[in-house]
Amino acid sequence: MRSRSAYAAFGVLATLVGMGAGHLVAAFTSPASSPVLAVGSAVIDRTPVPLAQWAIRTFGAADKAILIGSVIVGVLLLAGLAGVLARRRFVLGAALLVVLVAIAAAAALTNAGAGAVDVVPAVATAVVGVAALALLDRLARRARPATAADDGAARSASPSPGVGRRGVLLGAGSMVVLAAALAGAGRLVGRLRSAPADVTLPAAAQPLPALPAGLERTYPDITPLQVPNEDFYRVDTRLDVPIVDVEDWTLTIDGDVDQEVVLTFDDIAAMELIERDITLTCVSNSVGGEFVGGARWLGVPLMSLLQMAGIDNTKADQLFSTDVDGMTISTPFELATDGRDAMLAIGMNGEPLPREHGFPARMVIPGLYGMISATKWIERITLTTYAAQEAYWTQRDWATDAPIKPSARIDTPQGLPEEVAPGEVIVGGVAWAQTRGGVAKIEVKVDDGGWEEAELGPDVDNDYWRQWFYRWDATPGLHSVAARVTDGDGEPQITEVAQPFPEGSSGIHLLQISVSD
Ligand SMILES: Nc1nc2c(c(=O)[nH]1)N[C@H]1C(S)=C(S)[C@@H](COP(=O)(O)O)O[C@H]1N2
Ligand SMILES: [Mo]
Repeated sequence: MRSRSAYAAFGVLATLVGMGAGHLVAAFTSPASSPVLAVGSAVIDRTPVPLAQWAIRTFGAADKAILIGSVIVGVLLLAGLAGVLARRRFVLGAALLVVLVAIAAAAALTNAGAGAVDVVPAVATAVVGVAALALLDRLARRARPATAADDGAARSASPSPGVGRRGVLLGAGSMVVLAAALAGAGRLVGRLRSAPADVTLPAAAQPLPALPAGLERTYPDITPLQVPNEDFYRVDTRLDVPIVDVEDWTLTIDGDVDQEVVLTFDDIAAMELIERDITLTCVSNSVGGEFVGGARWLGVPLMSLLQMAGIDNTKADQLFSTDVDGMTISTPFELATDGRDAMLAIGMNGEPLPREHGFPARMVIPGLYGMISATKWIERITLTTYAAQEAYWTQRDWATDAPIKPSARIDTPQGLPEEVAPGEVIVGGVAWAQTRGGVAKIEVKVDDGGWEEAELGPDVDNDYWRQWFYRWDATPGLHSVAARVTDGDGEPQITEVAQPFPEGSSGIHLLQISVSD
């Protein structure tokens, strides 16, 4: 039981138990400081933009799971090495484990807004991991050599009653169970803590009428007119869900204003609330992508907040917002205050903001990509200049002035390798052209035919997307189907192909569709 491979396995097992313990402790203190997540976040912040773009293009919404998976695989390889070292000299293996954990602790400390408490999960990981390795090492050293198993003389000559091969396997097996139990408990605690907050929201001063029935009632493959909260796309730099205690939370408006304003959640909820249907879009959305969604937002006009602080004499050209962990987002002052329905939202689709989507409050500004407008878990809005302060994505060379590019997306039918039957096929999807007079026209083109007008779903408002469908008489064979939108100002969407970096993708969504005989 003292083979190299056995010790490599010990290293891996001990590390898994340690990581489980760290994850559980972090669930109580701050989830982001769980060693694996901390390393993952540090990787995200240091990933060059082209690589991040490639990951988003290749893995889509799974990019974070793949990142965490890679970190775990990397750590476990090193953990195996630590085990092998421990076979020769225990302190060497233990030292490598401690170094690994120290890297995670350092990563946790580089998280914006991190404090000393964020090191605690790493300490737990190190202590439990080294203890587990010591235990396995001890069991293995005590185990009788396998060859002596049937040798009575060897048994009686053994100085201590050996625990045997079975004891080692049992020890190793318990480690697996323990690691899973710790990680599972951490997950459970995390889930309980991230349950939606128990707050009751007042109604808007002028509640909106219920949304009209969407096309999804007739054609279920078209994206719902209003995306349910649990299905709404999520894009942020976080690997965990920030848990903000609404009792301790305040929003500060400061910088180049007449007076600093600090508001509690109750202060904001007591203001005159507005309700708006607005479609959010992520700059990382590629043509035909998933990072776009329509929801009904409840909150206060951003302008009401800015006026409380007094902005008549401001020289600011940037609203610099900061979230509860120090993440920063820039917004062009001029666009946020040009009369569009920029708001600080506290409700989404009739519920308090889900924690994933920014509880207790976030910004929502029609017509600007989320990276320059939609700050979640917001805590501070500072009026300043682009020359004075650079936000997170500005430092990474994304555009600071990035209006959403109108786009049409085909939701159904699916492209290859899916196959559809010949005859009438409903081609349908959504299109958006926020703040540009909304969606005026959708056209569909099959193969080399002309652009044919599609039928439009209900018109909610100019800042909202619009569903559409087109009846296509599909003939057997392979066809290309494309869709394009024209906005309310009469502008057709940009056909030139652009990648998301640095100011949003453009190009026509085109699918190859195979029609069976
Ligand atoms: N605090 C914080 N707010 C954030 C982000 C972030 O990483 N951190 N991501 C932004 C981006 S890029 C987008 S597209 C929207 C997405 O909002 P959603 O996750 O609610 O869909 O949030 C924005 N707000
Ligand atoms: Mo985004």
